[in-house]
Amino acid sequence: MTKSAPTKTGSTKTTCPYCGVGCGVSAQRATGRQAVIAGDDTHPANYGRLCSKGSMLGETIGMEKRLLHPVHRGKRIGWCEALDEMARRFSDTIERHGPDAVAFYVSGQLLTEDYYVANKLMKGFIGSGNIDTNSRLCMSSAVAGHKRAFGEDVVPGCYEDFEEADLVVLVGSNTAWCHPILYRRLLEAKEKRGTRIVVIDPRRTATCDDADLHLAVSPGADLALFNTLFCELHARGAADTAFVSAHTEGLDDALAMAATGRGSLASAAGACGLDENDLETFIRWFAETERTVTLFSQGINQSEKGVDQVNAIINCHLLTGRVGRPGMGPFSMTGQPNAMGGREVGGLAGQLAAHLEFSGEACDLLSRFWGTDRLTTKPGRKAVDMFDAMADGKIKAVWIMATNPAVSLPDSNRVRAALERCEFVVLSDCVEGTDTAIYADMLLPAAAWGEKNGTVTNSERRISRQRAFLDRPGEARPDWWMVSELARRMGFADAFSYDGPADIFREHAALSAFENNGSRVFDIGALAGLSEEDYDALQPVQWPIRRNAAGSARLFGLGEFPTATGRAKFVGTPVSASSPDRNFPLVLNSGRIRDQWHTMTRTGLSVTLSANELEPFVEIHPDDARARNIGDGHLVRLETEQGQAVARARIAPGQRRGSLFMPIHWSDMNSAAGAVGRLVHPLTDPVSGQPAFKNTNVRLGPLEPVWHAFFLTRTEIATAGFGYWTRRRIEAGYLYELAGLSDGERSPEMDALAGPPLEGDEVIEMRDDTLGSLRTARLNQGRLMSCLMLSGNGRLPSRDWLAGLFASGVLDDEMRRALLSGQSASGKPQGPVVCACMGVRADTIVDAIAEHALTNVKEVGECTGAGTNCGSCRADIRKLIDERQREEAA
Ligand SMILES: Nc1nc2c(c(=O)[nH]1)N[C@H]1C(S)=C(S)[C@@H](COP(=O)(O)OP(=O)(O)OC[C@H]3O[C@@H](n4cnc5c(=O)[nH]c(N)nc54)[C@H](O)[C@@H]3O)O[C@H]1N2
Ligand SMILES: Nc1nc2c(c(=O)[nH]1)N[C@H]1C(S)=C(S)[C@@H](COP(=O)(O)OP(=O)(O)OC[C@H]3O[C@@H](n4cnc5c(=O)[nH]c(N)nc54)[C@H](O)[C@@H]3O)O[C@H]1N2
Ligand code: SF4
Ligand SMILES: [Mo]
Repeated sequence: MTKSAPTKTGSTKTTCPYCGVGCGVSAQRATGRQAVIAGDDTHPANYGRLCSKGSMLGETIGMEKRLLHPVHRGKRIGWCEALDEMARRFSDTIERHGPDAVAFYVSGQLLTEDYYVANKLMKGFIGSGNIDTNSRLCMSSAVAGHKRAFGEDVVPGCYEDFEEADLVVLVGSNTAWCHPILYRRLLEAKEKRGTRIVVIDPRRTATCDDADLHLAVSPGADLALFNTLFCELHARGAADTAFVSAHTEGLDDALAMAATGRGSLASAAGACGLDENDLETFIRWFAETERTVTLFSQGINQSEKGVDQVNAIINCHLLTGRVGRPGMGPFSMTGQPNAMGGREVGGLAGQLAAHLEFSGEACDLLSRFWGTDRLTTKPGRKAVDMFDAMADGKIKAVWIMATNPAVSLPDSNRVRAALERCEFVVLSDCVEGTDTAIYADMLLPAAAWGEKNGTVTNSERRISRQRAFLDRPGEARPDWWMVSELARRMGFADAFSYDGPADIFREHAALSAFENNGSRVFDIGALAGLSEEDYDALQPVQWPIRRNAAGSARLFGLGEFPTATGRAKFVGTPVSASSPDRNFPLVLNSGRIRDQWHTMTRTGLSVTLSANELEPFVEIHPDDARARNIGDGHLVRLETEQGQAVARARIAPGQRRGSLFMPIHWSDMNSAAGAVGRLVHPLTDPVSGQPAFKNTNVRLGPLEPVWHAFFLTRTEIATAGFGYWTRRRIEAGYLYELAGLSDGERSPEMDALAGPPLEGDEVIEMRDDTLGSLRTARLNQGRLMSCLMLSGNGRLPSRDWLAGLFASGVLDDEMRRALLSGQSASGKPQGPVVCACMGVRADTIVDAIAEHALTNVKEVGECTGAGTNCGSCRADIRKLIDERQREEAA
């Protein structure tokens, strides 16, 4: 495989591997595996900016935790042996039980080329529909909603719409944290043109800080809300009647359904848990603002009514004729870097490649294009169903690529049991030791970001190149290569003899145009003839890109839709009531935090990104906490019908009463019981199969640990036996938070001094048996090697200063004296990192505010650098300014 040539300056232009904004990155190779990462100022998604996660990519490309060789049942083997064994097992299973006894479970983090060949092998040559993707958990409701309304899975708008809109509605999206650079563009537009922002989210998020209106809707009441909006827009004469009559169908039925049981605005507000005036304001703004964009994300998609919710939003845009014109439209924000690319190649079980559906005609077309007589003619199992089929013994061999289902699927205890039961589990990943890896018979080392070549498509349909700038370590290989090698060994060599990703991309592009004639919007035929050099130099471009035409920023603006009638469809979206569960009286919501990515296999390696959040936590409304005797920082247990978790309570007035929020990032890799997936019910949307991650009935209670401790160490420690533990990366080591939940559990006292004594070891210790406290540190040649702080009453010193000592080489006398008190002689704690991009801590900001009498975020930025990169910490900086001003006023 060729590596793309660095540009004249020695840097390589590539694309960020995290969120669906799809920012361009410029990577300048430094010594070893290091690289200087910057935003690509020519990339139209970000124009040079990167958020904290993108900026810190350089901290995640080292060798730590890399999987370097194929491993079969714990034994290192060669690639040939691994692939032969896979071919034997897959072929054998198919022979004995038929093609539906095998499956691939893939990911929106694969490149389009990896994805294309995986889908081609499973659907086209193995002859089963059993390939599904983690995008099922993420985008499938939006996909189904698009298809129902528009006839094809197409996002009509583009990022510029956020800059050209006068009203932007953010529904079920924490854009400030999850899509920071698009959010930054929106805020800049707001500064220029006064764009109104409405956020619809049951909890108050960082995204609400810049909003003109926050509708803290009851969980799951979005359908009632958008149905009300739809009826009110119609009643108030906001419909674009010309557009509706020329380009749509089904309005009357949809309106009748939305109006079923409809009462006054006050009762609608009550049903949504909203203030009537706020609801009125929202409806008025929406009605009067032509240039309105409605962005939706997981608060909408991850619901049992996800598809209907998507259509309820689209209905409002169709009614007002606001689709695909500058500054207006429904906008489904994608999560993963290549969620969109996966949809293009047919990564979902219900779809063929190139946006072809399972019709006789399409199957014929695809069979001829691929030269196969084995193409499956029916959809396969959707993710949750796929793992159920493993649990039931129907699927006997699976290959999981670029996803961590033991953590990320709902009801993950059941998922783990399914993996246990499945006879042959293959996992390709770039890291070792994930929760899913425990269940894998075969581990395949995948090339990681920076080592592989291909393309990704972002939320605005923009195809960008990912380019390699690092050598592949060990025996790591790109996923497309592994799939092609398996295909050859299964007897399909002719159809999988690719030279490299460019070869695959050309085929993918040619298929999109094959006998298309405008019947499918997804058409990138113009790229089918790219030479190797053209592919290497490919500039970011939005599809469709038909032969002899340029890319298209917007679609459907002229009212032409790819349905049978050419008209867009209003879809009826009835509201059904749900009843509370007395045994589990609270509702558990789950989602993301600013600086971590999913199961932390990569962002967890970054010291900077790990500086902010210490432990798995649960946000609780003060009233719900009080009623259960739970204080801020206490450990609590959460229980659902599916399972249990333990997390640190965070009292959050921004929560709705009765709702809890837990982040999704912790797993068994880094916590005792912080994985939220064990709690989540496996309910899915009946149309899309997308899991309803945002609302599981749950109960909550306090825990009373026997002791609390933290432990700083230069090497990882085994954690078996601790009642409670979490691990976080710090500079030059690890920080463990520990607690004893019952007598008889392992205590860390022995760990503090564990390991063979080294020459020059020195142990200092402070013990107070009446308080049950122990503070001990081990130094070697004057350097801090480990440090345990344990207490019976829960009071422990600040972690930050001690963690800082790890990085600071030989300790001076003052540091040694202060060591066991856990704070510097000046006694000043350092405070958490507020701005991850620029590495600025709270104390620096607080000092600057006081010293220079700073009154706004911009001034703080000029003075300290905080908030000047991606800007997603600006809300936190504002809070520090507000606190200071309140203190002064008091
Ligand atoms: N920092 C960071 N960014 C990421 C990711 C990451 O892991 N970390 N992951 C990426 C991926 S794959 C995805 S899919 C996106 C997800 O991006 P988002 O969808 O923005 O993120 P979430 O935090 O999952 O959920 C969004 C919001 O939905 C709200 N919500 C819950 N229930 C309801 C409801 O009933 N109604 C409404 N209106 N809202 C509700 C939650 O309170 C939450 O604030 O983020 C992408 N970006
Ligand atoms: N409770 C709850 N659960 C959720 C969600 C939620 O909001 N709440 N959100 C859901 C959503 S939207 C999503 S997208 C999922 C995400 O969930 P996952 O996909 O399970 O999470 P990741 O940690 O991103 O897993 C990606 C894996 O691929 C590996 N990897 C990275 N690059 C490559 C590559 O090029 N090749 C290979 N072979 N491996 C690679 C990484 O090391 C990592 O182990 O979680 C879902 N689960
Ligand atoms: S917003 Fe951040 S995570 Fe998303 S693509 Fe851009 S730099 Fe990457
Ligand atoms: Mo996602």
